[in-house]
Amino acid sequence: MVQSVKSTPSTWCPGCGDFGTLASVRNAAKEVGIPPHEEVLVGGIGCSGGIHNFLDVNGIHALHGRLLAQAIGVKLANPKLTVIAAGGDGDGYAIGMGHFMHAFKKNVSILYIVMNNETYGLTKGQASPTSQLGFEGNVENPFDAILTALSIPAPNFIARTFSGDPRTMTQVFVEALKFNRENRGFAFVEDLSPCVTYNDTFKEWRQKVVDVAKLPGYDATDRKAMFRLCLETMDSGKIPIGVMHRPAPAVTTPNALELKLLPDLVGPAAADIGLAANLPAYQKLLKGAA
Ligand SMILES: Cc1ncc(C[n+]2csc(CCOP(=O)(O)OP(=O)(O)O)c2C)c(N)n1
Ligand code: SF4
Ligand SMILES: [Mg+2]
Repeated sequence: MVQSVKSTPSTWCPGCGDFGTLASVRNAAKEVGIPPHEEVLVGGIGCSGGIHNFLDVNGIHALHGRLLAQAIGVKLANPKLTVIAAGGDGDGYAIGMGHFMHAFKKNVSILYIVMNNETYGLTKGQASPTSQLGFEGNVENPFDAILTALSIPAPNFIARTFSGDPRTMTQVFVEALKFNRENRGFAFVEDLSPCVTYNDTFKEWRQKVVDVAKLPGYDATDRKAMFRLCLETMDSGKIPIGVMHRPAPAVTTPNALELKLLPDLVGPAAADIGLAANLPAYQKLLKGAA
């Protein structure tokens, strides 16, 4: 359902990490100067997926795990819009996993934020694909979205943030949104956003997060180096955060799908469908039908 530009008070539990994400999305959009009527937020299903209800922007509540298909559709229909898809780890990495992988390959200029709390918050705390071994009886190894994103050789913007540091998160969103608005391709930001009710990891994550930009060998244009840096950080029991891939402008400019499909950036939603402009085409169609 498409909503009008009017936010409602949040229904999240007090202290939920998603409040940090919400504030950062709002502040980043303001800093980049995106008019609310040109911003579309597509939310997934889950506590996190309700984020579009709490912002004064156009919002779509997508089907579970299908928010990327809808967000990419909005962007291709009208590439002038700034489109953000936002949902949870269950939404993106379980039911939505197929769409997740292909979004990197498609490389459409939208921002995808996954609020990862390592659980299904809305349905009361079951294990998700990112849950640690032993959480709620989980016997599966956790999935790592950043390593997966780095393994797909496409010129995407890739980052991880932490809801305990909304100031840094805002700056990462600003960079991601500018990347999108220059039609340079897909931006993925995984925000570590604790569920204080079913999996309160705030204290643990605050101690474990490491800003990769401060590590020796950091080079966000070198995918191989970043993969190794992230693995080594994880092996030492820490969680890497920061910008993991930042392609050089010359590499990305011709690669975004909307530029390939719509070089003039006029999508079907913005195209002139009036009779005057299309009369010859309609006449040709009618002739063909006769
Ligand atoms: C097709 C379908 N399957 C299952 C559900 C039940 N369901 C609702 S939200 C959710 C997972 C939520 O987890 P996550 O995406 O991590 O979001 P969070 O609530 O943690 O922010 C599930 C399985 C559903 N709504 N629709
Ligand atoms: S259940 Fe967890 S994820 Fe959902 S609003 Fe509450 S704290 Fe946030
Ligand atoms: Mg979750």
